[in-house]
Amino acid sequence: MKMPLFPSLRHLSSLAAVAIFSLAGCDRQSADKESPGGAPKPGKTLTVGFSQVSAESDWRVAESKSIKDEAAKRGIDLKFSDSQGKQENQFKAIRSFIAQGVDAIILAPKVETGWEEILKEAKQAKIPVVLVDRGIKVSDDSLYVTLIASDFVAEGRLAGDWLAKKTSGKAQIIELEGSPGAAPAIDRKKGFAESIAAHPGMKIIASQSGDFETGKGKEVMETLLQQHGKDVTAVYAHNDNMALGAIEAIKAAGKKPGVDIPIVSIDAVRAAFTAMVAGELNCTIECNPLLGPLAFDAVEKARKGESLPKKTVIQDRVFDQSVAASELPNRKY
Ligand code: GYE
Repeated sequence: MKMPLFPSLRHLSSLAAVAIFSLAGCDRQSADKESPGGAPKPGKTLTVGFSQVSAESDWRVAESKSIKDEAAKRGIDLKFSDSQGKQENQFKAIRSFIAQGVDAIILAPKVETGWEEILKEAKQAKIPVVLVDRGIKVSDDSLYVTLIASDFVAEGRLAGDWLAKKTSGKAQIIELEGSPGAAPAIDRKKGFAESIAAHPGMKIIASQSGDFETGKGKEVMETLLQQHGKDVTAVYAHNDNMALGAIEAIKAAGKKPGVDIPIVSIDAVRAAFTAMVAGELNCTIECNPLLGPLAFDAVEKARKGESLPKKTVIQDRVFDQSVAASELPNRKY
């Protein structure tokens, strides 16, 4: 499925949609014709290095598949590296891509910080870097060509707004956070807190990282239920996999997830829809991982020296139980 650079709004869900927008500040990547990142030479197969975080969640698996499928569709030689969740391994992969003289690098950065040095090496080698999925903090944003990602703060706000409606503004909340230092964890926490600040009856009674993983989400929820089982009235998980783990923990504790304890999470992976149909999850905020087409459009534009927006924000939609059964067959990840 070739996704246009700005996917049109369609199939608006029952609750809300956040429009697409691309932030101003075009950054013209002047590709030097002599360098690996230069204008495409006719007939030359493009070689692109992709540094992926890991395979910690259904979302990430879908993102990797989207990048691999799109590379195959475009006849691009993709060098794929799974960093097993370690930023150090992403540095090693990028250095290897540079040594191999790839034409471009796609990076899904594990965390926001620590990228200056390695991206300077890529810039030195005149290899354009396209960020997908997560943003980074650098003093010089010419170190990357563009970022293609969702607005995680908006996602957190949408989750908080939904929970406020569901609980009429009264909830004692356990929050399952994503990986420490990762942009989605930082921003989803921020957006959710901003939303519930408008409701004095909503309070986060405990917040801990489950690292975006099902197993850790379950473990953390088990522990927090031992400490707060009598008080908790709702769960906010930064991704669906941790919500699925929390569902198991809540059931093991003899309570009904989605009924005794409403749960809202983010990603909108297929398993979340199945859980909503089963009445165990109440709402998920979409965060589209099918970034392959957009990523390679950006790579091709960068290599031609065409200007690109510094950030392209993917639309997010909200799905609750009322649309889960009808939407499940449409899910692409
Ligand atoms: O929500 C989660 C994955 O960076 C947006 O990382 C991504 C997040 C996603 O592990 O499932």
